[in-house]
Amino acid sequence: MFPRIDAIHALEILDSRGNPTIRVNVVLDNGIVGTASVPSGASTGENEAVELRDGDKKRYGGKGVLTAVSNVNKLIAPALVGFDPRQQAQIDLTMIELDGTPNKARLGANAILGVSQAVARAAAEYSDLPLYAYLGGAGAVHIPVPMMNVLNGGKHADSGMDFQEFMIYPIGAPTFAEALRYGAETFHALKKILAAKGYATSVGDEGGFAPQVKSNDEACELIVEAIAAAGYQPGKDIAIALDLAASSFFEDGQYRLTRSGQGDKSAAEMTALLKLWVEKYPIVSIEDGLAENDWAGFREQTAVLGDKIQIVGDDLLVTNTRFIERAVAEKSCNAALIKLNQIGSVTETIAAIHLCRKAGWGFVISHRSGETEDTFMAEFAVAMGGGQLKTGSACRSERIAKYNRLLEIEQELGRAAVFGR
Ligand code: 2PG
Ligand code: MG
Repeated sequence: MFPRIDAIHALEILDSRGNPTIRVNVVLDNGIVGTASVPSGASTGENEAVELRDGDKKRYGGKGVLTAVSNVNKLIAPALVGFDPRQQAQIDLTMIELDGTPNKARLGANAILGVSQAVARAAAEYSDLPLYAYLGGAGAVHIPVPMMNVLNGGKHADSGMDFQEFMIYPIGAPTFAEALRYGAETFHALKKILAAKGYATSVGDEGGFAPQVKSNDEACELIVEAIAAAGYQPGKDIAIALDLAASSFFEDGQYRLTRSGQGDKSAAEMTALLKLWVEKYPIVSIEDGLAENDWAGFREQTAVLGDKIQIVGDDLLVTNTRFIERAVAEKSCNAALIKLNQIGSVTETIAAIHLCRKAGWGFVISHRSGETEDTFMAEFAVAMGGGQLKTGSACRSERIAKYNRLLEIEQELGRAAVFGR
């Protein structure tokens, strides 16, 4: 007897910023329930699949998701009842066809992804496998190195930094558990350093500190100091990864570094600044160093820096094979950020990763700045075996939930676990 989807129902819940998001339960005929909650970004790319919000200003300032909830309950559920939950690709394609738009604007990527992920969870449970093993097979033994966002700027915090994410990247750690310890110890060292300098130690959306530093450079210097203060060697034990999220400060054809007072810059000047930084600081990865439509700039940046460091496209690529194909052909970057909700289904996200592999690119599985306690992305990262993941700092439980799940997986795998990029 094959398992069958018996019912699907959705619920409006809150994310880590207190904004509504969607949770979906997929119920099988034997009583198994698969549950998933969908995250939400702040620095979203304009080409991301549509996150459907009600727009009813009387509820949550228009951010309610009752329409998406109703789309799951009334439109998606009837189309999927009776499916074997292990038919992930067929189920995702059915929803994509039912939606009928190129960007999931009718049903909502939040509605579709919630179902897609909950289906995978139900199927994993039916198969009696942890989610990473169900999605990744027997070869899913690779635990990713975390990029931990310890200083939050841009749209994630009202801090002194124009750039959104300053991440510590414990590349020299022997295991995931050790990497997390390196990261947490550095996070605490950074807190002490900030306090000693009279800076605030409150945190931003992703759990990183949000001090009113005087420049973006100072942020890098503070991190290098913290790595050393925690007893690690910058660049060897712990490197730095950045996400500038440059679309968020791109205006009228200029990159405006207003918070730090570093002035307006052209794409070439941004690349020159980053080149200088790569020489000065132990930076090994830069994401969205330019704005989402700056294809020419990205190409130039990759030509200048791509043989030294990882150049990651996030808003530029939005986990969409169409944009990844273009970027591979044009050599616009050499790695992709992967976010399930940018494209809106498990199947399409896997297709994006396949394309990265085919191109010899790296890829980084990523959370969103608005998260829930769901650990799907951590399981997914192990299933995909890419070796890199970013899911915030060493605080805030919606971030730590993912790290804690990876600790469990590493222990479950025991000697079979492989750690590293
Ligand atoms: C990013 C993400 C996650 P947001 O830009 O990479 O860190 O931010 O979810 O706000 O788009
Ligand atoms: Mg980004």
